[in-house]
Amino acid sequence: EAYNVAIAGATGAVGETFLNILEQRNFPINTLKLYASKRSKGKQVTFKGTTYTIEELTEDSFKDIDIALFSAGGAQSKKYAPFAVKAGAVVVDNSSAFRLDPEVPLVVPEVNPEDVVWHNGIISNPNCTTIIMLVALKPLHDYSRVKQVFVSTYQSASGAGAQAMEELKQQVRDWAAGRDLSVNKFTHQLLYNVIPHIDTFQDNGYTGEEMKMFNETKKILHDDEVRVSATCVRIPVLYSHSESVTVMTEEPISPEKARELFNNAPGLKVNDNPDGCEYPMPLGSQFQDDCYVGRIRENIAAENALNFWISGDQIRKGAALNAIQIAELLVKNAQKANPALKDVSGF
Ligand code: A2P
Ligand code: 11C
Repeated sequence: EAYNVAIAGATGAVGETFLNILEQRNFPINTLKLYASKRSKGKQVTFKGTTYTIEELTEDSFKDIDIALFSAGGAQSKKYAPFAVKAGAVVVDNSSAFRLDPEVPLVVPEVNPEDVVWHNGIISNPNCTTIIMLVALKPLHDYSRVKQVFVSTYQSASGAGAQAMEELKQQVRDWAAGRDLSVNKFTHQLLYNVIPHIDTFQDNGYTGEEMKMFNETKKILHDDEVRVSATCVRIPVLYSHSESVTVMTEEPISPEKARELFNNAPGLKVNDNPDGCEYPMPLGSQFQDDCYVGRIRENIAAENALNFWISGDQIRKGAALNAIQIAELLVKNAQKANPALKDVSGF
């Protein structure tokens, strides 16, 4: 069995990676439709040796589509996802539009795969920083309940989209040429700087991005008690988000135990050899499917607290890969309902 797949936002940083991962994982595709804004209409893209033309996303884009992968921004998801659902597609949405809607599952396949079954046509992909953190928190939480998390993030330019990544590259070129730098997508010059401001500030002094980590973690872990306090920071890196995490658990977890739990967890690789100067970094985690965890140590300032550092490609695991793993779970469930279908899922 193969599926009719549509991508909304096919020209974006995540959209391009959808194509790359669908090809790499040999997702069972029958027809493929690629959508973006009017600006991109007519652009050509190659997928598995075939040329596809980008079409403008409209209300009529989803006829006969089985699975629609959305990453064209929240406004487009709100506007067009209902039309995709009406046309009979299941939407896997990478935007924040529906994440906290109680009718919509919010899924990280390594954490709560069981939640894909109760969708009503839309499944949300969590925020990238939340996904990366939860891949590591899940094995700890299963061992001893996670109660509080203090996290600071180091987020790459590509998290803000293809144009934002281009802005950083242009700043590098302009700096080298002695020209004035232009700032458009970020609130300040990113080159030679860090910006502790991602998304908009809320009344409580946290940003939207920080509150996503707070709210989405509760929903994904099905635990309303867990508290996440985040400070989200943009750094002048192109790919991969990194996070410095302090996690407080019900019972203490020794670094040795944590290492063992991380080693056995799906989607994670331990890279923790400080004596050899080995620890996760964006240049090592970029373009990889797994997230890398290191600097695992006891927190010496608080009780039952463990520190670690994690780095993951937020366009892959934080967005496109996670969404496609969700689609693979849908395929797997469809096969369970009808065992005559060939098992093609890579998950
Ligand atoms: P386009 O390239 O035509 O602007 P990123 O997150 O990397 O900035 O990508 C955003 C994606 O969402 C792009 O594919 C972009 O298409 C698409 N997009 C943005 N606005 C719209 C819109 N109004 N309708 C359809 N797609 C849109
Ligand atoms: C960033 N994490 O790095 C953001 C982008 O809720 O999906 C993704 C925002 C989201 O800017």
